[in-house]
Amino acid sequence: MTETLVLSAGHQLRDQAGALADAVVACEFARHPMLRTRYGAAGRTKSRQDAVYHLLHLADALDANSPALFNDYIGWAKVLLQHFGVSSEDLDRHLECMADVARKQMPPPVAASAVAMIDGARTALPAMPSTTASVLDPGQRLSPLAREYVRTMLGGYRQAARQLVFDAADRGEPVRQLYLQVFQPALREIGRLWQTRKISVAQEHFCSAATQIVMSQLLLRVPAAQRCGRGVVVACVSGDLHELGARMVGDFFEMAGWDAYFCGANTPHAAVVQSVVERAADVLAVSATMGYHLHAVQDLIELVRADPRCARLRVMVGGHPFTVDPTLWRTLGADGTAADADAAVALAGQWLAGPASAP
Ligand code: B12
Repeated sequence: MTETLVLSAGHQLRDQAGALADAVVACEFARHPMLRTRYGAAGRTKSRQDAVYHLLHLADALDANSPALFNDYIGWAKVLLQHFGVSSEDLDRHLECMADVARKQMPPPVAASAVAMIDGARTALPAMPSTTASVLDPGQRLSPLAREYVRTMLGGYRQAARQLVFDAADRGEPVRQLYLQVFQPALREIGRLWQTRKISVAQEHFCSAATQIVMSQLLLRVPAAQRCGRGVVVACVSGDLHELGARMVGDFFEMAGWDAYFCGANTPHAAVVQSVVERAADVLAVSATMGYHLHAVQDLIELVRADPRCARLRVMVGGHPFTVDPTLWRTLGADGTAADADAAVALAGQWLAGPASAP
C-alpha cells in the first residue's frame, strides 16, 4: 500500500467523521438495546461525541501509518470511560460498530486499513490498564516538591504554590530543574486526576493558567544568557491549545542564549512561516499534543519545505504523540524530535554546532 493511499484514508475518514459517528451510534444502540437503559439519551449524545474523537484519532494514526498511536489513544479512552462508568466491554462494542460502519461506508482500501487498525486496538484492549497510577515519580529528586505544588494548586492557593517554587529557587535549585521536575510532572499529574475524575475541569484550568503565571515570574529571575547568534521559532500547530510544553521549549532555548520566538497555542501556519522568515530562524520547533492534530503538523512542515526562503531551516517536532511513536517525526517530514525541553536544545545544538554563519 502506498503512503499516498494511507494519507488519503485518513483524510477521507476525517472528512466524514460526523456522518460515520452517527452510523456508529445507531449501530451500537440497535445491536445492544440495553445501552439505552444503561446510559439514556444523554449517553447516546456522549457516545456520538466519543465516536467523533475516536475517528479523528484513527484518521491521523492512519495518515501516519501508526497503530501504536491509535492503541495509545484507545488505552487513554479506556481509562477515561471507565471512570465515567463505561465498561471496557461497551468500548469494545463501540469499536466493533466502528469497524462495521467503516467496512460498509468507506471505499474498500480505506475500510481495509481502518478495520485493521480498529481490530488491532480491540485485540489489545483487554490487556490495557483500567486506571493509571500517579505520574509523580518518587525516584525524582524534586518529587516531594512537585507533590506539594499539586496539592497547593488544587487547594486554589496560587500565591502559596508560587512561593514553594521561589523558595526552592532561592535555595539554589536551577530553574530548568524546577520546570522539568516540578511544573512538567505536576501538569501531567493534574491531567491524570482530571482523566480519572478526581478533579474538575475548572480545577485543571486553574492549575494550568496559574502555572503559566508562575513560570513567567520564575523566568524573570534568570539572568540573561550570553547570546549565541541562533534563532528558533516555537509554535503549537494549528488547532492545538496545549501551549505550556512548547512554552517550556521556548524558555529553555532562551535560557541557552538563543533568540527564541514563542508564538503560543494554535498558530496559523502561514503566520509561523512568516515568523520564521522575518526572524531568519535557524530552527522551527513545532509542538502537537493531540493525536488528531498530526495532519496539521504535516501540513505545516510541507508549507515550510515548499518555501525557498526556508531552505536552510531545520524542523523539530515534539509533544506526546512523538514519544508514543519514535519514528513519527520522520514520517511527517521533520528533521528530528526530542522528548523534553532540555533535549530539544541539545538536539538543535548538535544540528548547528559551529559558527552561526554555517549552513
Ligand atoms: C493543561 C492541559 C490542557 C489545557 C491547555 C492550556 C494551555 N494554555 O496550555 C486545555 C484546557 C486547553 C486543554 C484542552 C484539552 N485537553 Co488537555 N491537557 C492539559 C494537561 C493537564 C497539561 C498539558 C501540559 O502542559 N503538560 C506539561 C508539559 C510540560 O508537557 P508536554 O506538553 O508533554 O511538553 C514537554 C514535551 O512533550 C516536549 N515538547 C512539547 N512540545 C514540544 C515541541 C518540540 C519541538 C519538542 C522538541 C519537544 C516538545 O517538551 C515539553 C517540555 O519538556 C495535559 C496532561 C498531560 N499529560 O500533559 C492534558 C491532556 C494533554 N489533555 C487532554 C485532552 C483530552 C484535552 C481535550 C481534548 C479536552 C476536551 N475534551 O476538551 C482538549 C483539547 C484541546 C485542543 N484542541 O488542543 C488529554 C489528552 C489525551 C489523549 N491521549 O488524547 C491529556 C493528556 C489529559 C489526560 N490525562 O487525559 N488541556
